[in-house]
Amino acid sequence: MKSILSFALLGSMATSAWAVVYTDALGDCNAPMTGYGNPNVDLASVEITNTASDITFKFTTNSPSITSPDWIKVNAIIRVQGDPTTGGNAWNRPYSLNGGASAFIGGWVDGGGNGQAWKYDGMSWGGPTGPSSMLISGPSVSYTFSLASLGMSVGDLFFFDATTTGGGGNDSAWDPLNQSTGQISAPDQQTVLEPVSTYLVVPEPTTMAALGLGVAAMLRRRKKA
Ligand SMILES: [Ca+2]
Repeated sequence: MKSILSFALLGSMATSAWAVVYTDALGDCNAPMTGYGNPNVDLASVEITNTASDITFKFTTNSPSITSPDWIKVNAIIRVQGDPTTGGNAWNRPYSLNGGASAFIGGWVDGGGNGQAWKYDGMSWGGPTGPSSMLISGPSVSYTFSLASLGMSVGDLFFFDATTTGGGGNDSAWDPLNQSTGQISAPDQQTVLEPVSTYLVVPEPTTMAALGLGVAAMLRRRKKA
């Protein structure tokens, strides 16, 4: 897994967007059984962007069409720094995040597709909250959720892993971004995912630009002094 930090210019210099892309090796499915060889199970990358109020997770597979066949599911299991955590999984599937999770995203592409945001309140999982938007396109599906629905706000740092999983209710993590504690050898085998991917919920790009200008002005003043 490696991440690529980029500022993508969208239209003009005034509107840049922050996007972090976490790539995964191809052909590395953690499930040499049901679905093995199906490129939909093979996670290729996850891209995260955010605004002041929302966050978008884009899951891309190694298939030209994520809906053919359409039974795969995608997850992100997340620990927001400082939030209460649980050792469990909001979908009650047999994988958890090492050290605990505080938020969870689940998505699917069959039946027109949909997604869910969950957050742990210290006692139980709260939710699900649906996405404000969803886009299925070629190898990818992306979901936009409110930051609040995941217990996040601007300035938060979170740790996570993302994975594909199967269509069965007890299916495990079939192709996580990060190395799990052990390769699974059955589709429903218990496993633990590693929270080695990190994302900082940044201020709006316009705020970032203003901050940048402020720093530049400060440096100019410093030079003069
Ligand atoms: Ca992969």
